[in-house]
Amino acid sequence: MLLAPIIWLLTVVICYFFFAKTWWFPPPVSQHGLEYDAQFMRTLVVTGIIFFFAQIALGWVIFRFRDDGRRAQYTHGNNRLETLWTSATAILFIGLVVMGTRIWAAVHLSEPDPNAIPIEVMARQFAFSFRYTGPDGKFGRTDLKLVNDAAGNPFGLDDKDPAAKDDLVSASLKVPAGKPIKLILHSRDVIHNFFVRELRLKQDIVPGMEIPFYFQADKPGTYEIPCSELCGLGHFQMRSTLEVMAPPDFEKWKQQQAANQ
Ligand SMILES: [Cu+2]
Repeated sequence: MLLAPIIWLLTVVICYFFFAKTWWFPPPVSQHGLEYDAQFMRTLVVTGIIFFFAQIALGWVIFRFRDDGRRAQYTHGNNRLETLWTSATAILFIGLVVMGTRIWAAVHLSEPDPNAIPIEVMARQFAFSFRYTGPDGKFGRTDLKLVNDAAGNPFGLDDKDPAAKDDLVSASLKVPAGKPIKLILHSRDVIHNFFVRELRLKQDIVPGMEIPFYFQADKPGTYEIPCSELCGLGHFQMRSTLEVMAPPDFEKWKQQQAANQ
């Protein structure tokens, strides 16, 4: 008997935490993030309503068919009802998946913006590095043999190449707000993962592959980039930051970096 009210109480408590958004994501900072959240809410509302009524019904069944001395009755079920709710569930979930896929594909399969600012990302155990083209707008030559983390050359830039000489290397990712960005993801050792919660985007970084990854952040601020693939003992400390800056500030930062080199 007691099980029924416990189930109802748990249901109400669980629903409360979703309504109150007690443990919620940080607000999105991109158009994709807004669309992603809207789809997430649609899914949550649909599954939440079903969850609520299913739990209430479960409690009711426990209460209604409790042991009160009656004889148990055998029932074969109802084929029509079975068919009905199985197909209703299938239609609902396939529908949600199709809607969600559209939003995923808009980011991962869309035509890349030719004006996107290219930034190379090098992941390694256990740090991220970012490389920008210098004033010449070109990435210079790199050589694996020249890789030297202690000397601040994680990409192995070849100083003899004039195009490489002006490339900027940074330990944090800085981007101008409202501009399309093209990341080119590389890993030097194992699989890492680029993840920014506020962008609602996540991408594996696979050694031996060059993975293009587009995004556009609209709201200035500083956001964490934690590596989201268990990549070794130091995985917990593998993190960097994404700083979204007003475009003039970004230009100023680039000039300062160039002057420091
Ligand atoms: Cu990692």
